[in-house]
Amino acid sequence: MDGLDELRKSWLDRIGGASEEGALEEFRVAALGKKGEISLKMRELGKMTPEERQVAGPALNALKDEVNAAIVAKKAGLADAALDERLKAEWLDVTLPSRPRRQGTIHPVSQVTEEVTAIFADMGFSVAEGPQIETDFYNFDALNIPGHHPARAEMDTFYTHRKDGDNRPPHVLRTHTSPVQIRHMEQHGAPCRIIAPGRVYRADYDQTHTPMFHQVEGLVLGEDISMANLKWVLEEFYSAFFGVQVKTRFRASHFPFVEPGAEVDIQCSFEGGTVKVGEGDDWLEILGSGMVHPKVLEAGKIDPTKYQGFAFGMGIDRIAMLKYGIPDLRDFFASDLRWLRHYGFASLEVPTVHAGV
Ligand code: 2U9
Repeated sequence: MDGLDELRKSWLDRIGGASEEGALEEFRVAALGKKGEISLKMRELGKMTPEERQVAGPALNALKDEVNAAIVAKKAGLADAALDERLKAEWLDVTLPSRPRRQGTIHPVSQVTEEVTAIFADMGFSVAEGPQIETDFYNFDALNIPGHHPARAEMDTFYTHRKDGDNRPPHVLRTHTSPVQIRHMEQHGAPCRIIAPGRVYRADYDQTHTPMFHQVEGLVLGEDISMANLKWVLEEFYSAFFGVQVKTRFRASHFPFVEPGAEVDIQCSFEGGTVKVGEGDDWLEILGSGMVHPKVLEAGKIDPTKYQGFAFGMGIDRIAMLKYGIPDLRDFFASDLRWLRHYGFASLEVPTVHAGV
């Protein structure tokens, strides 16, 4: 049969030069489809003599197979090339170190709250919490601070508003965490051993006062609790917190919710404008405390003829300033990132009872 070599060359050239799969499909139809060039040639076999057909038939079949195989091979080649391109374009090195990211820090108040909680937990105290907006009753009356008491004025309380004509006493932003202990006494009774850390609010602002600050108060009730237990607990606490043996000094004082009441100083030295706790002959006032007033026990539904106990309160921010040498309380709440990076703690510095040593 004439022209088969040209036909073969022409299709193999076109297939070889194809640059996309769509073109190959078009070539397949044009060469091997029903009306394709090679298929039409096959039809001519019928008009040939048996001798001619014997030569042309196998030659045409071989051509058909060759063109088909060339299309399949070219398709595979194009797919491989496309994959190579994608791999080159989308290549990424998963072994590279990650980009550095700025990490936040733990605020000194959070860190110190955790430290205080860990130390008291080790002495068997659990943590109690309560609302920051309190009723007049829980913040004042239950703590033996009646309406006319000067302590109400002294505390620079923030009051909420009542609607016009509503003469009930307004709610207050709690001025201490003591209401938490009243609620705890009501709900759980005695004996008890708790601390109540949290935010408190007083309208005051200078280097050592901010309108919101943090307190931790403690309450221990039982049938045989005395000031001696209080002194031991506080000395254990301050020694663990500051990491040195700390002596305490009790001075008689008055708070409406305790009787007798005492202010507690810790041993320290003042040298070159810095305070060092646990050494020297000076004293630093750090805490208020006393035996819970019988009227306060009654307000918490505790029988004062059966149970008695001690309570204490201190500023968390203040002991944080002392331990970590932070000069101004106002900076605690200014959200200055330079300050937070300088005084903040890494998230892995988990406080333990022994961390201060
Ligand atoms: C109950 C009964 C008694 C807690 C106490 C103080 C004395 C005290 C101040 C220290 C510095 C607050 O942060 S501060 O300004 N606190 O002086 N707190 S006794 O007495 C309580 C608490 C709860 C039911």
